[in-house]
Amino acid sequence: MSHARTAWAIALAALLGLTAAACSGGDDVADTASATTAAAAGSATTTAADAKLPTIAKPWARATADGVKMGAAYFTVTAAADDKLVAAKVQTSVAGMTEIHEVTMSNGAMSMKELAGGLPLPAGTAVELKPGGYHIMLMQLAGPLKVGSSFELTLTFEKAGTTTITVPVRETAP
Ligand SMILES: [Cu+2]
Repeated sequence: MSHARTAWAIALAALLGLTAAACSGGDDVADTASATTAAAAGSATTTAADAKLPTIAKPWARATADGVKMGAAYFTVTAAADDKLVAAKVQTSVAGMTEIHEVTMSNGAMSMKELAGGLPLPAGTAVELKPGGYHIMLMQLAGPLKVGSSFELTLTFEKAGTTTITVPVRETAP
C-alpha cells in the first residue's frame, strides 16, 4: 500500500468515525441535560407547524483538512411526538449538498448511504447522530471546516416543521 493510499484510508476512517465506533461502548448518551439546545441559546429561528419542535442537543461538526470535500454534522434529537427528520440544509457557502446518512455494515465492510425516507424519531426517544452512525453528510464543501467556526443547519421535520440550529466545528464530540 502506498503512502498516499494509506493517507486516504486514514482520512476516510476519520471521517466515518470508524475508530470512535469501534470503541464507543462506554459512550455516555445520557448527558443531554447539560447540553445547550438551540432554543436555549436563543439562536433558533423557527417556522413551526402545529407540532412542538423536537429538542436538539450537542450539535457539532468535525473539523476538516484543506482539500477535503466531505464533512459531517452530528446532534442528538428528541421529538415529543412521533416524527421524522426529512431534510437538512446548509448555505452553499458551507457545502453544495447536504444529505441525511446512515452507516451500514455488510460483509464486514462499512459504508454509508442516504436515508431516503428520512430519519424516524419515535416519541420521547433521544436519537443520536454520531460518528459511525446516523449523520448529516456535507458534500461539496466550499472550504475546510475550521475549529472555532460555526454554521447554520436548517432541519425540516415531517410534522413539526423547520428549525435552524448553529453547529460549532470541533475536533471531537462535545
Ligand atoms: Cu455520509
